[in-house]
Amino acid sequence: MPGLSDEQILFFKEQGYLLVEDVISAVDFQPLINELNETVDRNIQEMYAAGLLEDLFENEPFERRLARAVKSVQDASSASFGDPLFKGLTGKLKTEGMFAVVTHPGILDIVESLIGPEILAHPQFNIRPKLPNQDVSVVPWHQDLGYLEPDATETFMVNSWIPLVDATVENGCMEVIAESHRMPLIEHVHKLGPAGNFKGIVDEALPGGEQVACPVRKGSVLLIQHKTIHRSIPNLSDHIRWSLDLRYSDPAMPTGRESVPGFIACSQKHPASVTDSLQGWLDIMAATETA
Ligand SMILES: O=C(O)CCC(=O)C(=O)O
Repeated sequence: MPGLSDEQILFFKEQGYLLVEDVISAVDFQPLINELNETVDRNIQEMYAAGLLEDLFENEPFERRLARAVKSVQDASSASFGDPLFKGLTGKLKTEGMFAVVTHPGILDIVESLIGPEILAHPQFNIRPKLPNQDVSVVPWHQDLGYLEPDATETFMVNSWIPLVDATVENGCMEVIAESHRMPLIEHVHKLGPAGNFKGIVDEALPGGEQVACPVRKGSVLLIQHKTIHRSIPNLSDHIRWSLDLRYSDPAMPTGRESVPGFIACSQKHPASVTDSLQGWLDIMAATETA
């Protein structure tokens, strides 16, 4: 994979976002999707064994099974990520399948085109199963920097937003405000979004740029920067919009999350510093937890 063309780099630097088509093959996603399917199955089996579910929904595919199970016990709009059916399916998942995507050569080539060959896999990342009509998964307008310490203001960060199913306007894709990466950090206020569970920017404080809906096919990647204003819209479809948001930055620059380590995903200067296995990533995390 050659990374980005000069034209793509220019677009990203001028607009603050970029869609890159066909970066990750279905085969490369499969270990992660298999793990997620296993976890969904385990959660459903546990609830079923406890008499809390009346069906195992075994014939439902990846993009529907969790949603069907949740809907059978509660109104999806009020489903919380703390509910037992979501165990191991949200947030900072560290598994072989996740490590394979975070360190995917196609992604790292893209990031290298933008920040060079010294690349930190940033500590702030997420996996998100966004269920149909689920309030807590509708993310209001924000800048990623609004969620980081201000020491990361000057750090050039690449956020790779990666759907595991085709992301569409109907199932709640991302929207960005073009050129908003040139704005300073705008005040983020608490309790925004339909469930009041996110920090974000109130409508009155938004800059006037073009609001661009960003459908992304599975395998493609949407890139944004840490000051690009973005949100994700409601999922009005009948299936789950699974996605990852991963960030990368220069290891020499502050991450804005110093209490949690990232790991070196690529280095020409210090090749021995590269974390090349899930175990290496887990060891870094364990060393911080016991420090
Ligand atoms: O995936 C989403 O719904 C929101 C993602 C997001 O806001 C982000 O990557 O910062």
